[in-house]
Amino acid sequence: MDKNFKICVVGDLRVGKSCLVNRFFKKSFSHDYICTRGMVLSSKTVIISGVKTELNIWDVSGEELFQTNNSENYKNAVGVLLVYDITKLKSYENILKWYSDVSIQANPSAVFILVGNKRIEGCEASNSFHSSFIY
Ligand SMILES: Nc1nc2c(ncn2[C@@H]2O[C@H](COP(=O)(O)OP(=O)(O)O)[C@@H](O)[C@H]2O)c(=O)[nH]1
Ligand SMILES: [Mg+2]
Repeated sequence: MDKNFKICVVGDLRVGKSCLVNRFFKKSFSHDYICTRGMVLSSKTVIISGVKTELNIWDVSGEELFQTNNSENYKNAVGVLLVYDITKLKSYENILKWYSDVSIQANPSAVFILVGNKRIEGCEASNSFHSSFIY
């Protein structure tokens, strides 16, 4: 294996982190909710610019927020998905707390990507609510 990337998917409980990860790995989606315990690792090998690269994606339980622990869950992460639910203002407000928690441990040059999840096609209510708090 030429390269190995640790990527963490974080955000409040029920914002849709596990669904995003499942969509990526299994190309499937379920409306059922299964609570994630701790951190779940899924790995996949992809070719990036001709280089064989292993993506190690850690799906993190939203319950971890505000927990004071000395674990090194995010240590050396080079990519972080900060996920919130566009219909839940609180999950967006909590993103800063997730960011500060993770950035302490992650690789100093880690890339953070903000993901607004759960846009509902044809549902103007949720989508306009989102624009009202994101801008
Ligand atoms: N409408 C809608 N529901 C979603 C979406 N993504 C996840 N969900 C639902 O939101 C709930 C929580 O999803 P889950 O991925 O388990 O959240 P997690 O706690 O952040 O891992 C589940 O019932 C999912 O079916 C989405 O894009 N749209
Ligand atoms: Mg989950």
